Formats: sequence, C-alpha cells, structure tokens
Amino acid sequence: MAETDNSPFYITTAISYPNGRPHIGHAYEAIAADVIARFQRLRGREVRFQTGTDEHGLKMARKAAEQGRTARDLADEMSGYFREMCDALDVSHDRFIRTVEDDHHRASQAIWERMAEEGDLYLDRYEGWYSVRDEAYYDESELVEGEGGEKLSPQGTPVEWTVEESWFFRLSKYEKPLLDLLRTPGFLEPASRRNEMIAFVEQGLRDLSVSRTSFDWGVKVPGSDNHVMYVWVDALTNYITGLGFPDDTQEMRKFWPADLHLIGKDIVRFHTIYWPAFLMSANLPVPKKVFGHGFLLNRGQKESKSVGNVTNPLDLAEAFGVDPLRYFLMREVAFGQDGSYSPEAIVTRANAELANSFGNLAQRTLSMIAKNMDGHLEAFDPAEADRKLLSQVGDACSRELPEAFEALSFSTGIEAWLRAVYACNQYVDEQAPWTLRKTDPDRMKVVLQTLFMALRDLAIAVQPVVPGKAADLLDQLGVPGDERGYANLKDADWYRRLVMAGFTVGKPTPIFPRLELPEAAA
Ligand code: ME8
Repeated sequence: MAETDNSPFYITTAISYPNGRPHIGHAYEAIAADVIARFQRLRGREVRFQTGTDEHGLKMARKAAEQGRTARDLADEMSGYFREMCDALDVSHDRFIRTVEDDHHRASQAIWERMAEEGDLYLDRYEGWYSVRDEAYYDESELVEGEGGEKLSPQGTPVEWTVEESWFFRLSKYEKPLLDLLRTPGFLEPASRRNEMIAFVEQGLRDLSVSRTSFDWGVKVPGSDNHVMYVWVDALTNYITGLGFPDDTQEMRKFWPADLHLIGKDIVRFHTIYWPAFLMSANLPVPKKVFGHGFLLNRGQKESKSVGNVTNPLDLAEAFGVDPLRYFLMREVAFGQDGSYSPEAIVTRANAELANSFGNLAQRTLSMIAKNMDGHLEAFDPAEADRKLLSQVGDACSRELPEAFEALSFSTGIEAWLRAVYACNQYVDEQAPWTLRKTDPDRMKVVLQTLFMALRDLAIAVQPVVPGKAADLLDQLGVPGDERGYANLKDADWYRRLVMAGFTVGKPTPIFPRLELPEAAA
C-alpha cells in the first residue's frame, strides 16, 4: 500500500428513494461506504462522504397520492428515517443531501443547460415502456414475460406504455467514448458487471428521454416550464451538487471527479452509461470508479412486504449492537456478491469471532495486567516467540488488512485480521501466563505486555469496521486519539512513550459481550 497517498478522496452512496422506510439493503450500502470512508481517513486522506435521498419522480408522486398526501410531505417524513438510520449506524457522512433542496435544483438546471449548449438535447415524442418501480425506460427487446403473460422489466417490475412530449439526450453520440470508459481497467467493478454493460452498449444506444410532462414532481426544465427532468438526471447530479456545482468551488476542484460511487448492482447502467455521458456532454470529468455491490437477502430470500419478511435495520442494531451488525455485514459477504443474513448467523459470527476470540483476548490480557502487575507497564526485551507474534500481528494489521480494504475486499481483510487474533489466542495458550505467575513472574510480564502491544495493533486496524468498540478498547489501552491512524502502526516508539507517561491499565470493561438470540427469532 502506498503510504504516502494523502490525496483527497470523495465517496458517495446511491441516494435512496424515500417512498418507504429504509431496509437492510440501504443499511448495508451505507455501512460499506462508511467503512471505506473511515479507512481512507485513517490512511491520512482528506475524505468527503455523501449520502442522501432521491425524492422526485413518478414513484414518489404515486406513493404519496396513494396515501392522500403531498409528495413533499412523504419525502420529508421518510427522508428523516434515512437520516436517523445513518446516525444510528455510526455512518460518518459529511453531507446528507436531499434532492428537494434549492442548491440541488440549481445544480440540475445548470448541468441541463450545459448539455443543451453542447447541442445534446432535442424535443420529440416518447413512445415506449416505462417502469415506475425502477424509474427506467426499457426497450421492447429487453422485456421479459411474467407468470400471467404480462410484460415485465428485466428486473421483474411492471412496465407501462408511455406516450408524451419529451426532451431527448443524444446518448447515441457517446457510444464510442462510453465503450472506451467501460473498458478502462478499474472503472467498473466487479468485472461481471463490466461485461454486462459493455454488451449493452455494443448493442447500440438509443437516445434517452430525459423529461416528463405528465406530472410535475421534479426539477423544472429550464425554459420548458411544463417539463420536469427525468428523475435520474437530477438524481445523478446530486454527486456534484454536494460539491457546490455549478460554482467553481474549492470542493469541486478538490473532490471531483469522485474516487468511488458505491451503488447496488441494479443501478449500474445509470451510473456507468447515463451519468458518464451526461458528464462528458457537460464537459466535466467522469468518476474514477463505480462499484456495484451485491444484494443482501433475508435467509436467502428477497425482502418484500407481501412475504412479510421486511427487517428494520435499526431493530437489528438494537438487538445485536451496531458494531456486531457492521462486523457481520462486512465479514460475512464477499463484497460484490449477493449475501444472506439471519439473526442466527449474526449471533454465531459475533460470538465466535468478536466475543470469544477478540473480546476475550482483550479482557483476559487487560485484567491480568490490572491484577498481577497493578496495571503498570514497563520496558521489556521480547523473546523469539514474542517477536514472532508481534511481527505476524503487525503484518496483518499494517499490510494485509489495508491492502484488502483498498481493493474493497473487506471479508478478505477481516480474515487476515482474524488470523492474527487467533495467533494471539494460541500464544496465550502456549505461554500460559496464569502458570508463569507462579513459576516465572518476569516472563509473565513480558507475555502480557506482548499481548498488550498486539491488542493495540488489532484495535487500530479494525476501527473502520467497529468504530465504537475499537475506540473503547483504544481508550482502555491508553492510546492517544491522535495516534490511531494506520501510519501509527509503523511507529516503533509508541510503547516506550506510553511506559514513560506512566500509563496504568485499569479494570477492563468487556468490549464484546456474548450475544443471545432474541426469543422471537429463536
Ligand atoms: O435505486 N441489498 O434507490 P433505492 C443491497 N434512488 N443493496 C440494495 C438492496 C438489497 N436488498 N436493495 C436496494 C435507487 N439496494 C435510486 C438511486 S442514485 C443517483 C439513485 C441498494 O432506494 C440499491 O442497489 O431503490 C441502491 O444502490 C440503494 O440501495 C438505494 O436503492
């Protein structure tokens, strides 16, 4: 990993439709983005992290009408739940954007005007299929047949025939540059999604309908007051609204193009075809990377109101704790693939890996230091076994985990970290400090302090995943707040400074108590 990379880093999630409350998929994406944001901050980069809600469009308008309220009223209420979810899950965003905000309308109109100046917008009539659930236009050839013979979108959602006057964007003009972009290594990951998108563009791109006249819940098209923008035009623009576009702001100069748009696999087309084409048309740079993560399933099944298996992510956080939930989601699923969760799986993993392995290691070590050494640390000469352990732990924490996280392979990074935890536990069993207490108290001190040093590395490394619990442990270890970055892992002098400062270990409080399965889930 390049130690010296302290360039700015801009990461975004998709902005969610607030037509209902947040579900586990929303929590998953917000947590994954937060892990990346925290990781990059710990590497020393200046991070900007944006998330929010996508509030315009027919889906919102219809949902509000069903409930006999205005779209704005529905958006205000539901957007609040998304914001609360971020707070409850310790998501460290710099801006929570709502597309109803004035600066966003201004930015959307500005990008529109730039596309118009480029000659990429023209007025025509749209006749074709539209899925309100996906807020997407589909070509006849893309549709599939439902069980009752009805036409469905490739995502399995209902489509309706739509005829209206519309502005069109010359998407066809961008076929060649889009193919070049999609073929650029690293632009779109995982690779399976790249191949799908390349195939889609290779079939030929049709111009895209980018405004609607049959409803008015959206951003007004400049100069065409009876048109509102197609919701994806304004939604995608949120990524630059948040940096102050169209003004020539310091944020725009520093953070655009984005380093990473983190989104789900169902909306890759919008982010890697439409969005780059809009940006090219507006003469703005395209994002550096788009990653389409997989879907999270409830015991292998998609959550839906009709199946009655919709989980409120805040209930999971309440039942198991925020950090165990975050840990589970990042550890269980190979990032990019679909994954499954259940209360049993969360409890099993959290107990085996966090409570019994890591938490117990910290608890045992710190309580033995508090009890048998009066909490006092002192300088010591490590023996061969001690050096071996510290070098294994140091390598996992300062190299293996960061390299994997840089590549967005969170489960691989956590596995490397966990192997280091297991190595510590094996070392405790082999060294048996409780026996040394009677037979060789000096050696016991060396063993306990070796473990103390290992714990500090383990706690620093795992901060992006379990920020609250890692901070608790680092507090108990006396590690100063400004010495918790990844660069500090390479600082050979920290222990001596801690000893010199006279730090004493107090009676520890357990960081990861064992979890029980709630009655209802058992
Ligand atoms: O698509 N597992 O909003 P959205 C994992 N407003 N991720 C999931 C998921 C699941 N079960 N279900 C959804 C939209 N997601 C648009 C985005 S961006 C300019 C506009 C992901 O509320 C989904 O893939 O339907 C998307 O990335 C995010 O949640 C918001 O989905």
